[in-house]
Amino acid sequence: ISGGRMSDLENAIVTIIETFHRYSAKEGDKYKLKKSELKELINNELSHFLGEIKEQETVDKVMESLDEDGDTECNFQEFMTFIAMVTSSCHEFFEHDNIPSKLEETGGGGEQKL
Ligand SMILES: [Ca+2]
Ligand SMILES: [Ca+2]
Repeated sequence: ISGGRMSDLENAIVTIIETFHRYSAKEGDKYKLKKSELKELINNELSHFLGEIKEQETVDKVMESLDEDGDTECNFQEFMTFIAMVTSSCHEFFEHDNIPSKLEETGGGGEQKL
């Protein structure tokens, strides 16, 4: 990666990759998240969106739903599917609740000034 400042989106992409590797490299296979690594990642990095995982049963279920190749670990591809799911439900939240009201507020303020 060379030259100039990266955009917010590029930074976000790098952050996703770095975050995955920061947790996947802790134990066992460096390039895969095992259950304990996945749990730690969610609890430290996604708790505002997903809440904190406390029960082992929840970790089991999350891993089961992400683990497409059945090795009971989450590789980067499977992690990306997970991030896409989280991003997509986050987007739905913004679509329904936040963006419209924010746009209305900004629009209203502008009109009043005119
Ligand atoms: Ca690992
Ligand atoms: Ca897997």
